[in-house]
Amino acid sequence: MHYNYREIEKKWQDLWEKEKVFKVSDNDKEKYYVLEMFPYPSGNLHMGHVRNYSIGDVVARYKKMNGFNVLHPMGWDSFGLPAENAAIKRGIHPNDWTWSNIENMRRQLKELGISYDWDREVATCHPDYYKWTQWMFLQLYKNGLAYKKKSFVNWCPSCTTVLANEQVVNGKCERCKSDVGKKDLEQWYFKITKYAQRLLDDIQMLDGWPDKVKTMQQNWIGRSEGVEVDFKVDGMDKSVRVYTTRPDTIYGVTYMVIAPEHSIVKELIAGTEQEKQCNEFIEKMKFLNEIARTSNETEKEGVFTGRYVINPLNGDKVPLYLANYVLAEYGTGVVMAVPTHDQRDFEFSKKYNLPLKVVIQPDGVTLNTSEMKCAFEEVGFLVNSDKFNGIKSDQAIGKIIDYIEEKGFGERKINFRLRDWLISRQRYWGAPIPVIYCDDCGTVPVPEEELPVILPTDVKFTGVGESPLAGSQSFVAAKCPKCGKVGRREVDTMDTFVCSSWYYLRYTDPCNSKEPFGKKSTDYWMPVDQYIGGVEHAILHLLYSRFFMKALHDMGYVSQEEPFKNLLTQGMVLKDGIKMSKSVGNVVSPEEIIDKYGADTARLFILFASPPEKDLEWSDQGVEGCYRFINRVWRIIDEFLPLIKNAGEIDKSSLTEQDKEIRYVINYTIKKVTDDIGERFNFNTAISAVMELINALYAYKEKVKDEDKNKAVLKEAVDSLVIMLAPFIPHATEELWSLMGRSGSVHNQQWPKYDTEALVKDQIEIVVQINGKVRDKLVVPSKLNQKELEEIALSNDKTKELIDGKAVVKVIAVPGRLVNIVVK
Ligand code: ANZ
Ligand code: ZN
Repeated sequence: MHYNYREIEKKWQDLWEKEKVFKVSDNDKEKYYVLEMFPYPSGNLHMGHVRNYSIGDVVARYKKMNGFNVLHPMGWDSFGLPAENAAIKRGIHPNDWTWSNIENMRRQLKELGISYDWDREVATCHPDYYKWTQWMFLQLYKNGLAYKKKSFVNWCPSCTTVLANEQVVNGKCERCKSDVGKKDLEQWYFKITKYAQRLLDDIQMLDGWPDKVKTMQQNWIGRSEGVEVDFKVDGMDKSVRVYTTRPDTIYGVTYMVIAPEHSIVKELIAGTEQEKQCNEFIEKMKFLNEIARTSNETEKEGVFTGRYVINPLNGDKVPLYLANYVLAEYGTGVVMAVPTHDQRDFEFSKKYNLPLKVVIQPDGVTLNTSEMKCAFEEVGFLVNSDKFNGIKSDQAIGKIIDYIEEKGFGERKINFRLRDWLISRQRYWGAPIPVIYCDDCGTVPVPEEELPVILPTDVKFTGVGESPLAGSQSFVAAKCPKCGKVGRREVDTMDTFVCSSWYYLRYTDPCNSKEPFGKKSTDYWMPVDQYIGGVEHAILHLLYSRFFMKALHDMGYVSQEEPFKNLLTQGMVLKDGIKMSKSVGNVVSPEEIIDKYGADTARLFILFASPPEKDLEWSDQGVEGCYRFINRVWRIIDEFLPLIKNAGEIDKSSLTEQDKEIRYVINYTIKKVTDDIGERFNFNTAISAVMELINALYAYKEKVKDEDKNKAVLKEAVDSLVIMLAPFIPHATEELWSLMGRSGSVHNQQWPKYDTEALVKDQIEIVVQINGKVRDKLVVPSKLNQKELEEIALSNDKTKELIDGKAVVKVIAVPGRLVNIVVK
C-alpha cells in the first residue's frame, strides 16, 4: 500500500469538516485557549504563516489529546490600506478584493489541515464584527478614554493619512517607507496614557512572555522619575518650566532650550531682535517629524531667542535657545542644558560656542572643560554645586529634589514616553468612527442601537485628499441623534489596530448578536493560554490589546486584566540566509510544496528544521528528507499491520532482551516527546526522538525473526508512534489509525503515557577511568551498588592489564556512571 498524500489529505480534511472534529463549546472540562495572530488577507499564505499556524496546531492537538477542552480559532484582520491601494491601482472594490482573498486563504489553511473550529471564524471588515469595534469606541468615549484634539500629527504624504508614532520607523512610514511629515489636524485619541503605570507594573505578571518582548514594552512605556523646575525669564513676569531627570547637574546649566512648537515661544520672542530668525526656524521645524529631528545622527541645530532665564539655585543668568532636539510633547517641552554632562547639549554647545561648567567629577580625575571631547555622563562627585559639593551624584539627585521642593522652585514628577493612541485614519477601508457632528449639539456619539455605522459603497478611490468617505453623500449627511437636525458624520475610520485589540475576546462568543461577547464565555475561555506570532507585534498590537483588556476590565466587561498568559514569538523563515519575501524574490510558495509533497511534509519540515523561536533556513533537501521519513513510517507500520491486528496485552514476564531494548526506546521516546512538546515546545527535538524510534524499530524488524517478534510490544510501538506523530502529520496518522482498524479519530485519542518500568535498564554501560582518563567500558547489571561496582571493575581482566602492577591508591565508583581508579 502506497503513501498517497493527495488522496489521504483531501479525504480527511473533508471528513474532519463534515464531522466537526474540532468544534468546541464551553463545558466543565479544563480549557486551553491557543491562538495564532490572525493574518491580514493579502491574497496568499506565505511560509511565515505556515510556520505560525503549524506551531499553534501542534500545541492545540497536543493539549486536546491531553484532555483539555481546546479553543483554537482563526479569522481575518481584514481592514487596512492594501485593499484600498488595490482599488486605486486595479479598480477592484476593497470589499471584493478582501473577500476573494479571504476565500483563497481559507482554502489554503484548510489544505494545511490546521485544527480550527471554523464555526468561530471572524473577519474585522464584516459589519457583524465592526459593529462591536464601534461599540468599543463608544464605551471608551463614555468612560473618558476617547477624545478629540488638534495637534501636529505624523503625516505620510504617500499614503495620505496620519500615522501613530508606532507606525513611524526611523522617520519613515512603516508601510510605504516614504519620509513622514507633520500636519496640524483634529484627531481622535484613546487615552492609553491613563494606563501607563499599570501597563508597566503588570509586565511583572507575564511570566510566560519572552524577556525581550517585556523589555521592549517597558522601554516603549518609558517611565522616568525626575523633577520640574521653574526658571524665571529675565525682564518678564514669566517663567519657563523644565523637566529633568538629572537635578544633580542643575548647578552646571549654561543655557536653556525650548521646543520651537512650545505655546509660550511666540510671546517670548515678540519684539526681540531675533524674532524673524526664530519664526523661520519654527516654520522649518514644523515639517520635520520628531523622530528624524531627535535621532542621534541628526545634527543639532537651533537659534537664540534673545531671552535669558535665571537658575533658581545659583542665580546664573543663561541664554534661551530654540533647538531641534527638544520635543514639545515630552516632559514640559523645555530642557535645562548641561553640556558637560549631556552629550546632546555638549554637541550643541560646541556648535554655538556656549560655555561649559563641570559639576560632576569622576573619582580621582579632574575634568578640564577645554580638553573635554564628550560629555561625562557617569556617576561622580559634585563640585561647583554649593552645599551639595562632595556628594555622590546618584545620591545628590534625591537631596536636590528635596531642596527644590522645600524652596518652592518646583516639584517631583514622573513622566512616561508613552503617548495617547491616535486612532483616526483618513481612509475608507476601516471601521467608521461612530460620531455625528451637529451645529447645535456638537460632537454626538451614535446611539448603540444604531450600530453598525455601515461603510457606504458610493465611494471613489483617488488616493489623494481627505478621507474617501467625505465624498459619499449617503454617508456624510446624518440626523443628529440628539436634536434630529441634519448633521455630518465623522468621515475618518479607525486604525486597524483597534480591530485587532479585542478579536481574541470575540472568538470566545463569535455569534453573539446582543453583545461583543458574553461574560460567561470570557470567564471560561480567557485568558489566552498560548499566543503565537511574530516579534514585529511585540510593541503595538500587544500593548494595545493589554490596554483594551484593562479598560474592559475596569468597565466590568471582563474579569481578567491581561489577555495573553504565554507568548511565543516565532522566528523568521529564511532562504539563503535572508528573510523569505516577495521583494527579495526568494519565496517558496506553500502551495507548491503541498502539491509536490503534501501538507504533512510541509508541516513536518517547518517544525523539524528549527525550534519555534529561532529563525528557520529553508532547505529543499530538508523537505525531501521529511517526505522520505513519512514514507519510512508508512512502510514499517504497513509491514507490522498483520502482526499487530490481534495482539494482546504485554506479558512483562516473558520479554526477551531485544523486546526489553525496544520497549526502552518506545517509552523513552514517549517521555522525551511529551517533555519536549509539553514543557518547552521543542518540536524539532521531539521529532528527532521519533526518528530514532523508527530506526530502532527497523533494527528490531531485521534482528528478530518474524515468529519471535513480540506482537504486543509492536502494538505498543505502533500505537504510541502514530499518536505522537498526529499533531505533526495529522493526515497520514489519521489514515494509519484507520488502517490499523482502530475506531474514532486519532486526534481524539489520549496522549500516550510511558511505562516507568520499561525505562529501568537491567544492563547498563559504565566507564572505567584510570587516573581520570577513560580507558574502558563495561556492561554491568544496572542495580549494582558502589561496593559491587568497585569489585567488578577491579577484577576485570582488561582493568588488571591497564593497572599493570601499579599500586591502587583509591577507587571512586559512581553507580550507573563510572569507576575511577587512582594508581601510582
Ligand atoms: C538636564 C540634564 C543633564 C539631563 C544631564 C540629562 C542629562 P528621560 O530619562 O528620557 O525622561 N529632556 C527633557 N524633556 C525633553 C524634551 N521635551 N525633549 C528632549 N529632551 C528632553 O530623559 C529626561 C532628560 O531628557 C531630561 O534630563 C532632559 O535633559 C531631557 F546631564 O535635564 B536632562
Ligand atoms: Zn443636534
